[in-house]
Amino acid sequence: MLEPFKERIYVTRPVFPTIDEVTEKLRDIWAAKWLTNNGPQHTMLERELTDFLKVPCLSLFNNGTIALIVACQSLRLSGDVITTPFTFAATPHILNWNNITPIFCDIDAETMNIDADKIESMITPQTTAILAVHVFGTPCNVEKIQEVADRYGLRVVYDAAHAFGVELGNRGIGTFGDISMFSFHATKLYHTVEGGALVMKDNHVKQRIDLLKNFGIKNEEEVVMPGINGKLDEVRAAIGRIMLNYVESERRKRIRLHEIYNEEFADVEGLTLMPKVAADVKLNYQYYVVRVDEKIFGRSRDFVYDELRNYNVYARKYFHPLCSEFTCYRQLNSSRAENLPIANVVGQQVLSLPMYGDLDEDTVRKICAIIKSFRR
Ligand code: T4K
Repeated sequence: MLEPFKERIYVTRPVFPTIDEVTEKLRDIWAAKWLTNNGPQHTMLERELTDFLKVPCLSLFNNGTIALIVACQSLRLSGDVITTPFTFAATPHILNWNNITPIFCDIDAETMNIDADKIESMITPQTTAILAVHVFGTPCNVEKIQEVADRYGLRVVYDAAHAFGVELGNRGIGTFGDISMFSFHATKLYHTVEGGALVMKDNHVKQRIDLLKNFGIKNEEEVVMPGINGKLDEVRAAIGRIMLNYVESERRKRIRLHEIYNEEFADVEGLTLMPKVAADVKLNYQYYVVRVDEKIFGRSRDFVYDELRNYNVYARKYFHPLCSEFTCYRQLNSSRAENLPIANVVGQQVLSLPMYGDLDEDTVRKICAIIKSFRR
């Protein structure tokens, strides 16, 4: 038997800037005497991220969840919104917070994203939008989704929480749909500790979103809409500016680790690896996910997850349980398991393995050897 790791190996570890880099930026903030509410760091980061993500307009937020709540408000969405059950809890919850009913659509067996071919059959007169997720950074079928949305006059919002820096045919992934949300949570490839952004097509929409994230305050005399506090402060904006310098090196390290996982698992029957993407897709390699088919591998995903803990490896079952299984959504008609056959299988099989730049190659090889030793 292989020896357990001496220290816990988590599914991910945040990328840390050096203390010196942060101290230097803090000095700038102290000198400016400006801590939040649209300060200079915030302005500069918005500009830098607009370029980096190759998008027309961007608005920073204190986290991705508030950003998505505001996206729904800005588009005045109501009624029903078609979405995926295979995502983080925040995706359907932000609909609920807007008094919108999530309608769960099944997913594609390969990409694990919403199955664009099944959306049309779920549209009713109450449907106002499609909220799709580029899960694990794999792009959705954006063309098909837009085509269906255009035919029925629906809005398209993308939860691009996992898709920082992803490109499709040299276009930033955030340029598809009406609005996309990026999460800058500490566990993401790029982060601002907590934070997020909405990207949109033009300045007119940005102005409305900027008002919504600042209580709807237009000026000292006028409050023009019921906004919320979604602002990103100067300290986090400054950290975000530093972290932009780390994205490419972190991505490159993760590419190498992906290659090792793929190489080690290539001939293991019963493990499905990350989906293949078209040649014109630039991925960010944020997550590494496998699917364990118990019938072929001889062990269940839950067995692999539990047993890995005995070796001090803390993999995660992203995304199990499905959102359609949560107590707050399971009474919905669209949540019934027979309506979501693929999602229910994927949810039982999926396992996120450790993936972060500081992970060394030998550790990844040993994790693979441990998993392979479970096979029966
Ligand atoms: N939409 C989607 C599709 C999302 O995935 C998310 C967030 C959102 C929307 C909402 O965006 P935000 O409002 O968060 O901006 C984590 C993240 O907290 C969450 O942001 C993320 N998705 C989700 C997929 O993963 P947890 O509950 O798994 O996090 P946690 O605390 O268990 O952290 C995971 C591992 O990372 C830990 O086992 C250890 C390590 N870790 C974590 C933190 C915070 C560290 O080593 N250091 C740290 O500081 O949700």
